[in-house]
Amino acid sequence: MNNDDLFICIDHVGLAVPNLDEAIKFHTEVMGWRLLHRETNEEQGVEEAMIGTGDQLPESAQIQLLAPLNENSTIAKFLAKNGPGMQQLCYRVADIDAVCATLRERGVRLLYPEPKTGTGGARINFAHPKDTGGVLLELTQPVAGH
Ligand code: CMX
Repeated sequence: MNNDDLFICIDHVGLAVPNLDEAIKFHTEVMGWRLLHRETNEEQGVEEAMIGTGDQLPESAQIQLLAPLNENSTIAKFLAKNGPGMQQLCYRVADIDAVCATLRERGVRLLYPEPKTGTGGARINFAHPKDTGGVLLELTQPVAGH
């Protein structure tokens, strides 16, 4: 895969938060962003919300608020170790299978053998932070139109 075809843009930055309602309130009422989407993802162990600068995706910049669903959640572990804060950076891609294959060829470990389901039904995978300079890097191929 050519380097020019790998990534489209930064899709979102993910913040680990202890309480989703309180985080939404802060980001909408104090920071003035809008709540674009909210869902529970049992497989990822998160209650999540997308907030953005507008409702015209994909132009809107987005922040993903991630709260733990239970004590076994990746986010619960992150919060216990680091406290609230930036947990991930997410790149949008057009073809996640091709991007994962290319990154694997280049020596980057992907967490899942096959993409899983993320926000709004997107196909997602993660590059291990130890292979990306200390940043948990999510790759997302959104459902068309979402
Ligand atoms: N960002 C940067 N580094 C991280 C990290 C993060 N979010 N999470 C863990 N690390 C680092 C730790 O600092 C640690 O480094 P040291 O060994 O130098 O201390 C190392 O990775 C191992 O950390 P750990 O606490 O033992 O964490 P685990 O190995 O248990 O889990 C990871 C790390 C990346 C495998 C796990 O967080 C994961 O599976 N993430 C992907 C799934 C996810 O994040 N789901 C929630 C979001 C869902 C969504 O976005 O839709």
